[in-house]
Amino acid sequence: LEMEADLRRAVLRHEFQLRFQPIVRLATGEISGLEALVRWQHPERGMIPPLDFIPLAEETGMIVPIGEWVLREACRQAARWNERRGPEAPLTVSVNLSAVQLERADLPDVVSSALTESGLPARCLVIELTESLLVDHRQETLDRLGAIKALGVRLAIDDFGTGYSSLAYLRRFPVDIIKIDKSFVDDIGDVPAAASLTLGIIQLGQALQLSTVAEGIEDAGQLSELADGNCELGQGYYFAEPLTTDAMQELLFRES
Ligand code: G
Ligand code: G
Ligand code: MN
Ligand code: NA
Repeated sequence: LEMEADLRRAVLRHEFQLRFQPIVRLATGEISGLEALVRWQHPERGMIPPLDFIPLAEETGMIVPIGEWVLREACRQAARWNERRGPEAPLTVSVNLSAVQLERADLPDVVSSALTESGLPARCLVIELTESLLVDHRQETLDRLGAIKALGVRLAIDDFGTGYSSLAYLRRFPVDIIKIDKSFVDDIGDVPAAASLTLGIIQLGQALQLSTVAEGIEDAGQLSELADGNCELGQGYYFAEPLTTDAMQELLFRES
């Protein structure tokens, strides 16, 4: 209860921050995009990671204003960085969406206004959906995702391979990007079945003309296995952990 009151106050007092983790083109090493990840800077308890407050935020509905802030802030920051980088190779920004946000009829409008306000082109925004969110078969959900796609925004399935029926979602939902769960990448060097499954997912993505992103790359061995398998993109501590806005800016614009 105290935490719930804290969370309400946090929204009013703007206690949330974003971290940005680079998403890298594996063939070239260039940064292709960023994933925005929320943090709560609590006045007494310090930095609280999302796993410690997102579930409560979802239960209480506070995820709606928090998620809206994340979306606006991520679009605003990406638009600024793209302006500074110039017109070639604009960065994409990926934002995680909670199922509770998808229950709201106004979600497509919220996404649309975040784009308009920031000036970020729709093709630069990726919305990440988890498989648990996609077990919802209601037509409204599909229509809402369709309306977001119609803006030109791309959809990604996060943590791909960990849900019950991953392949069915690929038929039902209009996704553009598969994010291969870290658990596959973790075992790629040690467990032959994990390597085969990972390569299989990459080929599935290619066959369906979807982009593939490997998550949780932590070493050069994993990177080379994935790059050899023609996985298009990747993220993980091997490249960079989620960075503060200042640190991300440093990485993007350091003299090279
Ligand atoms: O950032 P971290 O490194 O700790 O993320 C942990 C989990 O929290 C991830 O599963 C991520 O998808 C989720 N998460 C991070 N930021 C957001 C957000 O803005 N909204 C939602 N719904 N989940 C988020
Ligand atoms: O949204 P998603 O569940 O994919 O969130 C990504 C989560 O994975 C975040 O908590 C982020 O901090 C974490 N993460 C990103 N790269 C790595 C990595 O290389 N290793 C580990 N252990 N975690 C990572
Ligand atoms: Mn994610
Ligand atoms: Na993930």
